[in-house]
Amino acid sequence: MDNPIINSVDNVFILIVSISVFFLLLVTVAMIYFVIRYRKKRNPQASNITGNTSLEVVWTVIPTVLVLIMFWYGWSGFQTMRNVPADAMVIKVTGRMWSWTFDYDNGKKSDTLLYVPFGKPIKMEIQSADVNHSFYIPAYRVKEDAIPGRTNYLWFQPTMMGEFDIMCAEYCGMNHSYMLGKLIVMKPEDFEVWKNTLPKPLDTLKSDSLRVGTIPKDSLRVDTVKTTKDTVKIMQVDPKIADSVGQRKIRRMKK
Ligand SMILES: [Cu+2]
Repeated sequence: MDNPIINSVDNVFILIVSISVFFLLLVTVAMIYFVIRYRKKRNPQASNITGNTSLEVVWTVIPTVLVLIMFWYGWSGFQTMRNVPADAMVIKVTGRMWSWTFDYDNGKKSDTLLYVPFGKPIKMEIQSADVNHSFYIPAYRVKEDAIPGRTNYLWFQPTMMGEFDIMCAEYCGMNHSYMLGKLIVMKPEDFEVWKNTLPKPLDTLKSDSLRVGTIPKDSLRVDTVKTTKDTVKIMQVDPKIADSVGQRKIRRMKK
């Protein structure tokens, strides 16, 4: 399935890198040639060149045309990313130190794992509960900041089945690098079953790997994310609970 956002981002990237590599080689080769050709031994008498109108026109016009081409492709790709298809499914995402939660239109919630049906355009409405974060799905080439007090958005079309990383792309505190999630693209019929299944109550979640101690039980949660490679434990701590307690817990879990 064709993916307009991935195509436009990749095309602009390849275009700009190709132009840059071309000029890097051109300038490097010319520089080496001039160093050899006009070294003191072969060219003892330096000449004084005082301007060349046609050369100046060439080195003004060519770069101008090139940056306008880059701008044009960038701008049209940006239009694609900002114009959400009318049939997109809306999912709210909230970033907080240091986790993502997802809210679906029927009241279903999900932590860390973003389930979506294959092929359906998805509009993410992005909010933050505390500081600035940035919601980032590299495989789908989309990223947008989560800013407290406002709602940003992005959209993407899940055209590849499987699991993909979700990251926070804006440094947001001690455990920024643990602020991971997974995008899970499912068959539409499986997604409908998942979406309409009631969530498990909190107390059935595995909590035996943690000794809760002085932290109120409902402010602490462990989600186990199964990935193809390994099992990643992501711990989520209510930001109101002091950092120091959470830090110690996380360090203990990582051992
Ligand atoms: Cu963050």
